[in-house]
Amino acid sequence: MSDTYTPPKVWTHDAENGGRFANINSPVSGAREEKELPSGEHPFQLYSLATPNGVKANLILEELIEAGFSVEYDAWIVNIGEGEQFTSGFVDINPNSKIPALVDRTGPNPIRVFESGAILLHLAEKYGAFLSETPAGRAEMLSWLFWQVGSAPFIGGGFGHFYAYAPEKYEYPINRYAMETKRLFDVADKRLAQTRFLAGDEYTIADMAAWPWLAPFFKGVIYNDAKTFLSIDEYENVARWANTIGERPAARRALIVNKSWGDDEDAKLPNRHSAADFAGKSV
Ligand SMILES: N[C@@H](CCC(=O)N[C@@H](CS)C(=O)NCC(=O)O)C(=O)O
Repeated sequence: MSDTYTPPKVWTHDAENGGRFANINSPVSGAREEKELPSGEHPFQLYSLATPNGVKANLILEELIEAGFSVEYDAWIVNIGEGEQFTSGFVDINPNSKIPALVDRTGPNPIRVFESGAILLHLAEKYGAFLSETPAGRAEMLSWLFWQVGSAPFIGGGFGHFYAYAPEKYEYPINRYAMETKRLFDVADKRLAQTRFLAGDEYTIADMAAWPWLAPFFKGVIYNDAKTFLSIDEYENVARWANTIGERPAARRALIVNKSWGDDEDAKLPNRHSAADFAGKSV
């Protein structure tokens, strides 16, 4: 490899060279602007965006509704490209300034929940749904849930960033993260050759965590032509699982909640306040 970089003794932030996310990335956390979050009438207030991490929260809320629980929620779009995750209101509910973040107002005092995996677990435990029942099943479910949360940054921040978003393409990071992404697909594929869902026979929050990340690769709607580059069609068991979940009405709705981009107006719902908001949408 020819162009090498010699790190200086002490790293400093070079805002000029930040690429696509230069305007929002900073090594300092915390609020950059005083601004309250909007608030609706429902017990749950979700502040998010329809990225794979955001869809996880949409998915459990819509699945709980589909299962008959009285779970109503307002979903407010957070435009992370414009830096809305750094407003004081958002930082109060997620000091890490990343979507999704949830406020649960079902009890006497509001409870904030951030991190997509924590939101899945919080809601599943609250309603006793989409969990594995036995101790062994629960251990398996938690293992796959944390497997997904731990591996998402290799797929997104690693492969997706260097392959699709970085202003210049470098072979070393693309190779490294392509290999790791394929290895993760292979882990899921071998598991799903043995079981219907990740934790076993039942659809659980482990699947709700993994589906929004893995399914878009089969549809070719994530990271340019990553589907071809990574030979995604090799993973037939993951494809079968992704299709099974994709046919669920809640999953179809989850994909458009807090979505504001794309040409198809019927496939986006920037803010969601009731089930009626899906009328006329392609879900
Ligand atoms: N570990 C977090 C990751 C969330 C995350 O990375 N969210 C991204 C969008 S997918 C975000 O908010 N990025 C804004 C930023 O980095 O400033 C989770 O699972 O909730």
